[in-house]
Amino acid sequence: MIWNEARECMSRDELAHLQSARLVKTVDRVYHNVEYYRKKMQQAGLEPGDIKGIEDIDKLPYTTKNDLRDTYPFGLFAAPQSEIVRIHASSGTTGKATVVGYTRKDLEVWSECVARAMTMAGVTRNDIIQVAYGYGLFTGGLGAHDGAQKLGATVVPMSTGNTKKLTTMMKDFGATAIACTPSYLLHIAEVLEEEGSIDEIKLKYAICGAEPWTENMRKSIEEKLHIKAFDIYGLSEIMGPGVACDCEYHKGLHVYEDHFLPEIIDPETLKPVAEGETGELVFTTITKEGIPLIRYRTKDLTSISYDKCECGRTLARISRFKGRSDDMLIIRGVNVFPSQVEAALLEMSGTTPHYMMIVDRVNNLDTLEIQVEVEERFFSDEIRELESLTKKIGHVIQTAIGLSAKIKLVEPKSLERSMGKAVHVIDKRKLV
Ligand code: DLL
Repeated sequence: MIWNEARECMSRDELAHLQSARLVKTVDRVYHNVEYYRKKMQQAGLEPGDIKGIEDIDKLPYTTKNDLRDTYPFGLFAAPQSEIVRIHASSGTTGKATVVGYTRKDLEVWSECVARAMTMAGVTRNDIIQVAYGYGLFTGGLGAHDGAQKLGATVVPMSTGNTKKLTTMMKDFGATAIACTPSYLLHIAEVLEEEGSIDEIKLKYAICGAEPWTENMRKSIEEKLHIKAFDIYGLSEIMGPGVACDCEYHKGLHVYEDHFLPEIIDPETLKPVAEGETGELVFTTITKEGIPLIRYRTKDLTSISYDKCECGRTLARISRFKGRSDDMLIIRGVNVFPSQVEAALLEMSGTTPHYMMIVDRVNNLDTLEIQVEVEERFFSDEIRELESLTKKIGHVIQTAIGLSAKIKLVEPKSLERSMGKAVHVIDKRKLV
Protein backbone atom coordinates (compact mmCIF):
# COMPACT_ATOMS: atom_id res chain seq x y z
CA MET A 1 0.00 0.00 0.00
CA ILE A 2 2.59 2.61 1.00
CA TRP A 3 4.67 1.80 -2.04
CA ASN A 4 1.81 2.63 -4.29
CA GLU A 5 0.97 5.74 -2.31
CA ALA A 6 2.57 7.69 -5.13
CA ARG A 7 0.33 6.15 -7.79
CA GLU A 8 -2.87 6.43 -5.80
CA CYS A 9 -1.76 9.96 -5.42
CA MET A 10 -2.55 13.00 -3.59
CA SER A 11 -3.64 15.95 -5.65
CA ARG A 12 -0.92 18.57 -6.21
CA ASP A 13 -2.68 20.78 -3.64
CA GLU A 14 -2.65 18.08 -0.99
CA LEU A 15 1.00 17.39 -1.75
CA ALA A 16 1.88 21.10 -1.46
CA HIS A 17 0.15 21.19 1.92
CA LEU A 18 2.17 18.20 3.14
CA GLN A 19 5.42 19.62 1.74
CA SER A 20 4.82 22.96 3.45
CA ALA A 21 4.27 21.36 6.84
CA ARG A 22 7.39 19.23 6.40
CA LEU A 23 9.50 22.15 5.19
CA VAL A 24 8.54 24.27 8.20
CA LYS A 25 9.55 21.41 10.50
CA THR A 26 12.85 20.89 8.69
CA VAL A 27 13.78 24.58 8.81
CA ASP A 28 13.02 24.63 12.50
CA ARG A 29 15.15 21.52 13.01
CA VAL A 30 18.23 22.84 11.21
CA TYR A 31 17.92 26.30 12.81
CA HIS A 32 17.92 24.82 16.29
CA ASN A 33 20.29 21.87 15.77
CA VAL A 34 22.87 23.01 13.22
CA GLU A 35 24.98 26.01 14.08
CA TYR A 36 26.18 26.38 10.49
CA TYR A 37 22.60 26.73 9.19
CA ARG A 38 21.57 28.99 12.07
CA LYS A 39 24.40 31.38 11.19
CA LYS A 40 23.59 31.22 7.47
CA MET A 41 19.94 32.02 8.17
CA GLN A 42 20.82 34.80 10.57
CA GLN A 43 23.15 36.31 7.96
CA ALA A 44 20.20 36.29 5.56
CA GLY A 45 18.09 37.99 8.26
CA LEU A 46 15.86 34.94 8.59
CA GLU A 47 14.14 33.31 11.52
CA PRO A 48 12.40 29.94 11.29
CA GLY A 49 8.98 31.64 11.57
CA ASP A 50 9.65 33.48 8.29
CA ILE A 51 9.26 30.21 6.41
CA LYS A 52 5.55 29.44 6.40
CA GLY A 53 5.41 27.07 3.47
CA ILE A 54 6.95 26.05 0.17
CA GLU A 55 6.10 29.45 -1.32
CA ASP A 56 8.86 30.87 0.93
CA ILE A 57 11.54 28.45 -0.26
CA ASP A 58 13.44 31.09 -2.24
CA LYS A 59 14.12 33.06 0.94
CA LEU A 60 16.40 30.27 2.13
CA PRO A 61 20.13 30.16 1.34
CA TYR A 62 21.57 27.48 -0.93
CA THR A 63 23.79 24.63 0.30
CA THR A 64 26.71 23.37 -1.81
CA LYS A 65 29.21 20.54 -1.59
CA ASN A 66 31.67 23.08 -0.16
CA ASP A 67 29.39 23.57 2.84
CA LEU A 68 29.63 19.84 3.50
CA ARG A 69 33.41 19.98 3.14
CA ASP A 70 33.72 23.05 5.38
CA THR A 71 31.83 21.24 8.11
CA TYR A 72 33.58 17.86 7.59
CA PRO A 73 32.82 15.37 8.95
CA PHE A 74 29.68 15.84 11.05
CA GLY A 75 29.11 19.61 11.19
CA LEU A 76 25.77 19.56 9.33
CA PHE A 77 24.31 16.70 11.34
CA ALA A 78 21.03 17.67 12.96
CA ALA A 79 20.76 14.65 15.26
CA PRO A 80 23.04 13.62 18.13
CA GLN A 81 25.56 10.88 17.33
CA SER A 82 23.61 8.45 19.53
CA GLU A 83 20.72 8.65 17.02
CA ILE A 84 22.90 8.20 13.94
CA VAL A 85 22.87 4.53 12.98
CA ARG A 86 24.68 4.63 9.61
CA ILE A 87 27.31 6.70 7.84
CA HIS A 88 27.96 6.85 4.10
CA ALA A 89 30.47 9.00 2.27
CA SER A 90 31.36 9.88 -1.27
CA SER A 91 35.02 10.37 -1.96
CA GLY A 92 34.91 12.75 -4.91
CA THR A 93 38.02 13.32 -6.93
CA THR A 94 39.04 16.52 -5.22
CA GLY A 95 38.97 17.63 -1.63
CA LYS A 96 37.59 15.90 1.40
CA ALA A 97 34.93 13.23 1.37
CA THR A 98 31.36 14.33 1.92
CA VAL A 99 29.92 12.46 4.84
CA VAL A 100 26.24 11.77 5.47
CA GLY A 101 24.55 10.26 8.52
CA TYR A 102 21.21 8.49 8.83
CA THR A 103 18.93 8.02 11.79
CA ARG A 104 16.83 4.88 12.02
CA LYS A 105 13.88 6.82 10.56
CA ASP A 106 16.05 8.08 7.67
CA LEU A 107 16.91 4.49 6.80
CA GLU A 108 13.22 3.60 6.87
CA VAL A 109 12.35 6.44 4.51
CA TRP A 110 15.25 5.54 2.24
CA SER A 111 14.28 1.89 1.98
CA GLU A 112 10.68 2.90 1.36
CA CYS A 113 11.72 5.17 -1.51
CA VAL A 114 13.83 2.42 -3.09
CA ALA A 115 10.99 -0.08 -2.56
CA ARG A 116 8.61 2.32 -4.32
CA ALA A 117 11.07 2.73 -7.21
CA MET A 118 11.47 -1.03 -7.56
CA THR A 119 7.71 -1.53 -7.36
CA MET A 120 7.30 1.03 -10.11
CA ALA A 121 9.70 -1.08 -12.20
CA GLY A 122 7.59 -4.18 -11.59
CA VAL A 123 9.70 -5.93 -8.94
CA THR A 124 7.71 -7.83 -6.30
CA ARG A 125 8.37 -10.14 -3.37
CA ASN A 126 8.37 -13.01 -5.85
CA ASP A 127 11.56 -11.74 -7.47
CA ILE A 128 15.16 -12.67 -6.80
CA ILE A 129 17.30 -9.57 -7.15
CA GLN A 130 21.05 -9.38 -7.50
CA VAL A 131 22.38 -6.13 -6.09
CA ALA A 132 25.56 -5.43 -8.04
CA TYR A 133 26.25 -1.87 -6.98
CA GLY A 134 29.31 -1.54 -4.79
CA TYR A 135 28.67 -2.15 -1.08
CA GLY A 136 30.47 0.06 1.40
CA LEU A 137 30.63 3.81 1.83
CA PHE A 138 28.98 4.23 -1.60
CA THR A 139 25.21 4.37 -1.15
CA GLY A 140 24.36 2.15 -4.15
CA GLY A 141 24.82 -1.31 -2.63
CA LEU A 142 23.25 -0.94 0.79
CA GLY A 143 20.60 1.49 -0.51
CA ALA A 144 19.33 -0.92 -3.16
CA HIS A 145 19.72 -3.83 -0.74
CA ASP A 146 17.55 -2.33 2.01
CA GLY A 147 14.88 -1.23 -0.47
CA ALA A 148 14.63 -4.64 -2.15
CA GLN A 149 14.52 -6.33 1.24
CA LYS A 150 11.76 -4.01 2.44
CA LEU A 151 9.80 -4.94 -0.65
CA GLY A 152 10.18 -8.57 0.32
CA ALA A 153 12.19 -9.63 -2.70
CA THR A 154 14.96 -12.18 -2.21
CA VAL A 155 18.16 -10.15 -2.17
CA VAL A 156 21.49 -11.52 -3.39
CA PRO A 157 24.17 -9.05 -2.23
CA MET A 158 26.66 -9.54 -5.09
CA SER A 159 28.42 -6.16 -4.90
CA THR A 160 30.97 -5.67 -7.71
CA GLY A 161 34.20 -7.49 -8.45
CA ASN A 162 33.43 -10.90 -9.84
CA THR A 163 31.37 -10.88 -13.01
CA LYS A 164 31.76 -14.61 -13.73
CA LYS A 165 30.38 -15.46 -10.31
CA LEU A 166 27.55 -13.01 -10.89
CA THR A 167 26.53 -14.58 -14.22
CA THR A 168 26.81 -18.09 -12.79
CA MET A 169 24.60 -17.22 -9.84
CA MET A 170 22.23 -15.31 -12.10
CA LYS A 171 21.62 -18.57 -13.96
CA ASP A 172 21.80 -20.97 -11.00
CA PHE A 173 19.49 -18.91 -8.75
CA GLY A 174 17.17 -17.87 -11.57
CA ALA A 175 17.60 -14.20 -10.68
CA THR A 176 14.74 -12.15 -12.11
CA ALA A 177 16.03 -8.65 -11.32
CA ILE A 178 19.32 -6.83 -11.06
CA ALA A 179 20.38 -3.47 -9.67
CA CYS A 180 23.71 -2.07 -10.97
CA THR A 181 25.15 0.75 -13.05
CA PRO A 182 24.05 0.68 -16.70
CA SER A 183 27.65 0.42 -17.89
CA TYR A 184 28.19 -2.61 -15.67
CA LEU A 185 25.01 -4.22 -16.95
CA LEU A 186 26.30 -3.76 -20.49
CA HIS A 187 29.47 -5.57 -19.46
CA ILE A 188 27.44 -8.33 -17.80
CA ALA A 189 25.53 -8.71 -21.10
CA GLU A 190 28.86 -9.06 -22.94
CA VAL A 191 30.01 -11.78 -20.56
CA LEU A 192 26.70 -13.62 -20.97
CA GLU A 193 27.08 -13.33 -24.75
CA GLU A 194 30.61 -14.74 -24.54
CA GLU A 195 29.29 -17.62 -22.49
CA GLY A 196 26.51 -18.09 -25.01
CA SER A 197 24.06 -18.19 -22.15
CA ILE A 198 21.74 -15.22 -22.61
CA ASP A 199 18.86 -17.62 -23.23
CA GLU A 200 19.48 -19.37 -19.93
CA ILE A 201 18.82 -16.33 -17.76
CA LYS A 202 15.45 -15.49 -16.21
CA LEU A 203 16.13 -11.79 -15.78
CA LYS A 204 13.09 -9.54 -16.22
CA TYR A 205 14.02 -6.17 -14.71
CA ALA A 206 17.06 -3.97 -14.24
CA ILE A 207 17.16 -0.93 -11.99
CA CYS A 208 20.11 1.08 -13.19
CA GLY A 209 21.57 4.40 -12.19
CA ALA A 210 24.44 6.23 -10.48
CA GLU A 211 25.69 7.59 -13.82
CA PRO A 212 24.27 9.35 -16.87
CA TRP A 213 22.98 7.07 -19.62
CA THR A 214 20.91 7.76 -22.67
CA GLU A 215 17.46 6.51 -23.67
CA ASN A 216 19.14 4.68 -26.56
CA MET A 217 21.44 2.88 -24.15
CA ARG A 218 18.43 1.88 -22.04
CA LYS A 219 16.70 0.44 -25.10
CA SER A 220 19.87 -1.30 -26.24
CA ILE A 221 20.19 -3.01 -22.83
CA GLU A 222 16.53 -4.05 -23.01
CA GLU A 223 17.05 -5.61 -26.43
CA LYS A 224 20.30 -7.38 -25.57
CA LEU A 225 18.94 -8.99 -22.41
CA HIS A 226 15.21 -9.16 -23.26
CA ILE A 227 14.34 -7.30 -20.08
CA LYS A 228 12.78 -4.04 -18.92
CA ALA A 229 15.33 -1.48 -17.75
CA PHE A 230 14.56 1.43 -15.45
CA ASP A 231 16.46 4.57 -14.55
CA ILE A 232 16.98 5.26 -10.84
CA TYR A 233 18.52 8.50 -9.64
CA GLY A 234 19.90 9.68 -6.37
CA LEU A 235 22.87 11.19 -4.64
CA SER A 236 24.44 10.48 -1.31
CA GLU A 237 24.05 14.03 0.00
CA ILE A 238 20.27 13.82 -0.40
CA MET A 239 19.90 10.11 0.47
CA GLY A 240 21.35 7.69 -2.09
CA PRO A 241 19.48 5.80 -4.84
CA GLY A 242 15.71 6.31 -4.84
CA VAL A 243 15.30 10.08 -4.98
CA ALA A 244 13.61 9.61 -8.37
CA CYS A 245 12.88 6.74 -10.75
CA ASP A 246 11.14 6.30 -14.08
CA CYS A 247 7.91 4.38 -14.61
CA GLU A 248 6.93 2.06 -17.45
CA TYR A 249 6.33 5.06 -19.77
CA HIS A 250 9.95 6.26 -19.46
CA LYS A 251 8.96 9.88 -19.89
CA GLY A 252 11.04 11.32 -17.10
CA LEU A 253 11.85 10.23 -13.55
CA HIS A 254 9.20 10.65 -10.86
CA VAL A 255 10.62 12.54 -7.89
CA TYR A 256 9.56 11.37 -4.45
CA GLU A 257 8.39 14.86 -3.68
CA ASP A 258 6.87 13.97 -0.35
CA HIS A 259 10.48 13.65 0.90
CA PHE A 260 12.55 15.76 -1.49
CA LEU A 261 11.42 19.17 -2.67
CA PRO A 262 12.85 19.87 -6.13
CA GLU A 263 13.64 23.21 -7.80
CA ILE A 264 15.36 23.92 -11.10
CA ILE A 265 17.51 27.03 -11.17
CA ASP A 266 19.72 28.87 -13.60
CA PRO A 267 23.22 28.05 -12.29
CA GLU A 268 24.45 31.55 -13.19
CA THR A 269 21.68 33.79 -11.89
CA LEU A 270 20.47 31.28 -9.26
CA LYS A 271 16.87 32.20 -10.18
CA PRO A 272 14.26 29.53 -10.93
CA VAL A 273 13.81 28.64 -14.60
CA ALA A 274 10.41 28.05 -16.20
CA GLU A 275 8.83 24.58 -16.16
CA GLY A 276 10.37 22.50 -18.97
CA GLU A 277 13.56 24.55 -19.20
CA THR A 278 16.92 22.96 -18.41
CA GLY A 279 18.77 24.11 -15.34
CA GLU A 280 20.48 22.85 -12.19
CA LEU A 281 18.50 20.56 -9.95
CA VAL A 282 18.24 21.71 -6.33
CA PHE A 283 16.76 19.65 -3.50
CA THR A 284 15.53 20.42 -0.02
CA THR A 285 15.07 17.30 2.08
CA ILE A 286 11.84 17.66 4.04
CA THR A 287 11.79 14.55 6.22
CA LYS A 288 15.44 13.83 6.93
CA GLU A 289 16.68 13.89 10.50
CA GLY A 290 20.38 12.97 10.31
CA ILE A 291 21.55 15.53 7.80
CA PRO A 292 18.69 17.58 6.37
CA LEU A 293 19.90 19.78 3.53
CA ILE A 294 18.34 23.07 2.52
CA ARG A 295 18.33 23.93 -1.20
CA TYR A 296 21.24 21.65 -2.01
CA ARG A 297 22.73 22.41 -5.43
CA THR A 298 23.23 19.01 -7.09
CA LYS A 299 25.03 20.31 -10.22
CA ASP A 300 22.90 17.85 -12.18
CA LEU A 301 21.29 19.38 -15.23
CA THR A 302 17.67 18.55 -16.04
CA SER A 303 14.20 20.02 -16.53
CA ILE A 304 10.98 19.40 -14.60
CA SER A 305 7.37 18.75 -15.57
CA TYR A 306 4.39 18.88 -13.24
CA ASP A 307 1.97 17.36 -15.78
CA LYS A 308 0.20 14.20 -14.71
CA CYS A 309 1.97 11.17 -16.15
CA GLU A 310 0.26 8.56 -18.31
CA CYS A 311 0.84 6.10 -15.45
CA GLY A 312 -1.49 8.17 -13.28
CA ARG A 313 1.12 9.47 -10.87
CA THR A 314 0.94 13.17 -10.07
CA LEU A 315 4.54 13.34 -8.83
CA ALA A 316 6.71 15.76 -10.80
CA ARG A 317 9.03 14.26 -13.38
CA ILE A 318 12.58 15.30 -14.11
CA SER A 319 13.99 14.58 -17.54
CA ARG A 320 16.80 12.09 -18.10
CA PHE A 321 20.09 13.70 -17.13
CA LYS A 322 22.35 15.22 -19.74
CA GLY A 323 25.12 15.06 -17.18
CA ARG A 324 26.47 17.14 -14.36
CA SER A 325 27.59 20.68 -14.96
CA ASP A 326 30.99 19.31 -13.77
CA ASP A 327 31.00 16.73 -16.61
CA MET A 328 30.54 19.33 -19.29
CA LEU A 329 33.67 19.65 -21.37
CA ILE A 330 34.49 22.90 -23.05
CA ILE A 331 36.44 22.02 -26.17
CA ARG A 332 37.45 24.85 -28.47
CA GLY A 333 34.75 26.89 -26.79
CA VAL A 334 32.00 24.34 -27.50
CA ASN A 335 30.09 22.73 -24.62
CA VAL A 336 30.14 18.97 -24.95
CA PHE A 337 28.58 16.25 -22.80
CA PRO A 338 29.84 12.67 -23.11
CA SER A 339 26.20 11.53 -23.20
CA GLN A 340 25.85 13.24 -26.61
CA VAL A 341 28.57 10.97 -27.99
CA GLU A 342 26.89 7.90 -26.50
CA ALA A 343 23.54 8.86 -28.04
CA ALA A 344 25.14 9.39 -31.47
CA LEU A 345 26.98 6.07 -31.39
CA LEU A 346 23.84 4.19 -30.48
CA GLU A 347 22.04 5.70 -33.48
CA MET A 348 24.47 3.92 -35.80
CA SER A 349 24.87 0.30 -36.68
CA GLY A 350 28.20 -1.44 -36.19
CA THR A 351 29.22 0.71 -33.22
CA THR A 352 28.91 0.05 -29.49
CA PRO A 353 28.37 2.45 -26.57
CA HIS A 354 31.95 1.76 -25.46
CA TYR A 355 33.99 4.88 -26.14
CA MET A 356 36.67 7.05 -24.63
CA MET A 357 37.09 10.77 -25.25
CA ILE A 358 40.65 12.01 -25.00
CA VAL A 359 40.97 15.75 -24.78
CA ASP A 360 44.33 17.46 -25.05
CA ARG A 361 45.82 20.84 -25.88
CA VAL A 362 48.43 21.06 -28.61
CA ASN A 363 49.91 24.43 -29.60
CA ASN A 364 47.21 26.14 -27.55
CA LEU A 365 44.48 24.38 -29.47
CA ASP A 366 42.13 21.84 -27.91
CA THR A 367 42.14 18.46 -29.57
CA LEU A 368 39.58 15.70 -29.26
CA GLU A 369 40.15 12.06 -30.08
CA ILE A 370 37.31 9.60 -29.66
CA GLN A 371 38.15 5.93 -29.46
CA VAL A 372 35.15 3.85 -30.45
CA GLU A 373 34.76 0.12 -30.19
CA VAL A 374 33.23 -1.36 -33.31
CA GLU A 375 32.02 -4.84 -34.12
CA GLU A 376 34.59 -7.53 -34.83
CA ARG A 377 33.55 -7.92 -38.47
CA PHE A 378 34.99 -4.52 -39.41
CA PHE A 379 38.47 -5.66 -38.51
CA SER A 380 38.25 -8.65 -40.79
CA ASP A 381 36.76 -6.57 -43.62
CA GLU A 382 38.74 -4.65 -46.14
CA ILE A 383 40.53 -1.57 -44.93
CA ARG A 384 38.16 0.49 -47.11
CA GLU A 385 35.21 -0.58 -44.93
CA LEU A 386 37.02 0.58 -41.84
CA GLU A 387 37.88 3.93 -43.41
CA SER A 388 34.33 4.48 -44.53
CA LEU A 389 32.99 3.65 -41.04
CA THR A 390 35.52 6.03 -39.47
CA LYS A 391 34.29 8.81 -41.74
CA LYS A 392 30.65 8.01 -41.03
CA ILE A 393 31.19 8.05 -37.25
CA GLY A 394 33.15 11.29 -37.54
CA HIS A 395 30.26 12.87 -39.40
CA VAL A 396 27.56 11.65 -37.00
CA ILE A 397 29.56 12.81 -33.98
CA GLN A 398 30.30 16.18 -35.52
CA THR A 399 26.58 16.68 -36.12
CA ALA A 400 25.81 15.65 -32.53
CA ILE A 401 28.39 17.77 -30.71
CA GLY A 402 29.10 20.53 -33.21
CA LEU A 403 32.80 19.80 -33.21
CA SER A 404 35.11 17.72 -35.37
CA ALA A 405 36.97 14.91 -33.64
CA LYS A 406 39.65 12.46 -34.61
CA ILE A 407 37.97 9.07 -34.63
CA LYS A 408 39.98 5.99 -33.79
CA LEU A 409 38.23 2.66 -34.18
CA VAL A 410 39.33 0.06 -31.69
CA GLU A 411 38.65 -3.64 -31.42
CA PRO A 412 35.77 -5.03 -29.36
CA LYS A 413 36.44 -5.22 -25.62
CA SER A 414 39.67 -3.27 -25.84
CA LEU A 415 38.45 -0.34 -23.73
CA GLU A 416 38.45 -0.89 -20.01
CA ARG A 417 35.10 -1.96 -18.52
CA SER A 418 33.77 -0.48 -15.33
CA MET A 419 31.82 -2.18 -12.57
CA GLY A 420 30.85 1.10 -10.96
CA LYS A 421 30.50 4.52 -12.51
CA ALA A 422 31.94 4.44 -16.05
CA VAL A 423 34.77 6.76 -17.08
CA HIS A 424 34.40 8.12 -20.61
CA VAL A 425 36.79 11.06 -20.56
CA ILE A 426 40.51 11.56 -20.17
CA ASP A 427 41.13 15.28 -20.07
CA LYS A 428 44.87 15.67 -20.37
CA ARG A 429 44.50 19.46 -20.16
CA LYS A 430 43.77 18.99 -16.46
CA LEU A 431 46.79 16.80 -15.92
CA VAL A 432 49.35 19.54 -16.57
O1 DLL B 1 25.32 7.50 -7.35
C1 DLL B 1 23.56 7.13 -5.73
C2 DLL B 1 22.98 6.09 -6.62
C3 DLL B 1 23.37 4.77 -6.47
C4 DLL B 1 22.01 6.44 -7.56
C5 DLL B 1 22.80 3.81 -7.27
C6 DLL B 1 21.43 5.46 -8.35
C7 DLL B 1 21.81 4.14 -8.21
P1 DLL B 1 26.67 9.50 -5.57
O2 DLL B 1 27.82 8.57 -5.67
O3 DLL B 1 26.64 10.51 -4.50
O4 DLL B 1 25.33 8.70 -5.40
O5 DLL B 1 26.58 10.20 -6.99
C8 DLL B 1 25.52 11.05 -7.27
O6 DLL B 1 25.57 10.47 -9.63
O7 DLL B 1 24.59 13.73 -8.58
C9 DLL B 1 24.44 12.31 -10.57
O8 DLL B 1 25.41 13.16 -11.13
C10 DLL B 1 24.86 10.87 -10.80
N1 DLL B 1 23.68 10.01 -10.96
C11 DLL B 1 23.10 9.21 -10.06
N2 DLL B 1 22.04 8.56 -10.62
C12 DLL B 1 21.97 8.97 -11.90
C13 DLL B 1 21.10 8.69 -13.00
C14 DLL B 1 24.82 7.78 -6.28
N3 DLL B 1 20.11 7.81 -12.91
C15 DLL B 1 25.61 11.56 -8.69
N4 DLL B 1 21.33 9.34 -14.17
C16 DLL B 1 24.44 12.41 -9.06
C17 DLL B 1 22.33 10.22 -14.28
C18 DLL B 1 23.01 9.91 -12.11
N5 DLL B 1 23.18 10.52 -13.31
